[in-house]
Amino acid sequence: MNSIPWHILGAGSLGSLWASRLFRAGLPVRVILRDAARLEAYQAKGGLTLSEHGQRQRFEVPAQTLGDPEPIHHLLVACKAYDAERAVASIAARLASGAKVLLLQNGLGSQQAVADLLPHARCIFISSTEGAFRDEDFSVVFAGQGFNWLGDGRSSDAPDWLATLARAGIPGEWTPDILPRLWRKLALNCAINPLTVLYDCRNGELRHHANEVKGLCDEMVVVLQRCGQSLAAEGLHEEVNRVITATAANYSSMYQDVAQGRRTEISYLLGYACNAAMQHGIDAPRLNALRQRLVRHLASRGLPGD
Ligand code: NAD
Ligand code: KPL
Repeated sequence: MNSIPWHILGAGSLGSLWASRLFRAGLPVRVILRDAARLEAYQAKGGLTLSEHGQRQRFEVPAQTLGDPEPIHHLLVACKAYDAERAVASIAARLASGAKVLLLQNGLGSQQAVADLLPHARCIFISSTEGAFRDEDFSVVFAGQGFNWLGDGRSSDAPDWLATLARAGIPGEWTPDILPRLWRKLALNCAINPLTVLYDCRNGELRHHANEVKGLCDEMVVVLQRCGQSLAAEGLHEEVNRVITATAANYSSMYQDVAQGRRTEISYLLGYACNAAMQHGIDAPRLNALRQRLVRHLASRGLPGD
C-alpha cells in the first residue's frame, strides 16, 4: 500500500501542504500540473516549499502534467470547488478501477459532480479546518492547525490507508457523518463569510450585526431540516456566535478571496443553500437577499457571481 503513489491534483495551498507532508514521511507522491509550462516553472523552483513554525523547507516532490500516462490509484483533488470537475475530467482516463479519490473542496455540490463523473472510483469527501496560504508560486505557509474529517457517506469503516495519513502528520478521522459535517461548515460559512465581505470587516465585528446573523441562522436551520440534515441544524446559531468570538480577529476565507481579487466559491456555499431552499419550496428571503447583495458586490469588484 505504501508503494502506491499519491497523486495531488492542484498544487495550491492545501495541495502543497498535503504533498509536502506525505513526501516528508517518505511516501511516493506526484504533483500534477496543468501543462509543460507549469512543469517548467515548478522545476525552476526546485520543488515545493513548506513554511511551518517559522521554518522554510524545500521538498523535491516529483511532478508531472495532466497528460502523463502513469495510472492513478490514489488521487487527492485540491483544486477550488469551481475547478474540481473539469480538472478531474481531464485525468479521468488515468484512474485505475477502484481508485480512491479524496476531495478537499469546501461547500457542497462539487463533490457530487466529481463522483457522478467517476462511477468506478471510490470518492471520499473531506471537511478540513486546516489553514494554509501561498506566499509565492509553489510555496505554502501552514497558517492554522486544524483537522480533517473524511467519509464517503456510505461505509462506517475507516479504510486501511487512513493510518498512512496519520504517519505523515496529517490529522484526520473517518466519519460516517461526512455530509452533516460538510453541511454544518457550509451553514457556518453562509452566516459569517458573506457579511464580512459586505461590511468589509473581521469576523468579530459581526457582533454588531447580531440580528442579521440570527435571521440567517434561523433560515439555514429550516433549510437544513428540510434537506434531512437535522444533525447539522442543531444549535447552529450558538455555534455561529462561538465561531465569531473564537475567530474575532480573523478575516473570513471569502473576505480574503475578495480582497485579493480572487473568484469566490459562492455557488458551493450560499448559492448551494439558496438552491436547496428553492428545490424544497422553502421561502428563504434573507438568504436570497444576501446572495443578491453579494453577487452585486462581487460584480462591482469585477468578480464572477458564481
Ligand atoms: P488554491 O487556489 O490555493 O489551489 C488550487 C490549485 O489548483 C491552484 O494551484 C490551481 O492552479 C490548481 N488547479 C486548478 N485547476 C487545475 C487543473 N485543471 N489542473 C491542475 N491544477 C489545477 O486553493 P486552496 O486554498 O488550496 O483550496 C482548495 C480547496 O480547499 C478549496 O475548495 C478550499 O475552499 C478548500 N480549503 C482550503 C483551505 C485553505 O486554508 N487554503 C482550508 C480549508 C478548505
Ligand atoms: O471557515 C471559515 C472561513 O473563513 O471560511 C470560518 C472561520 C468558520 C468563518 O466562516
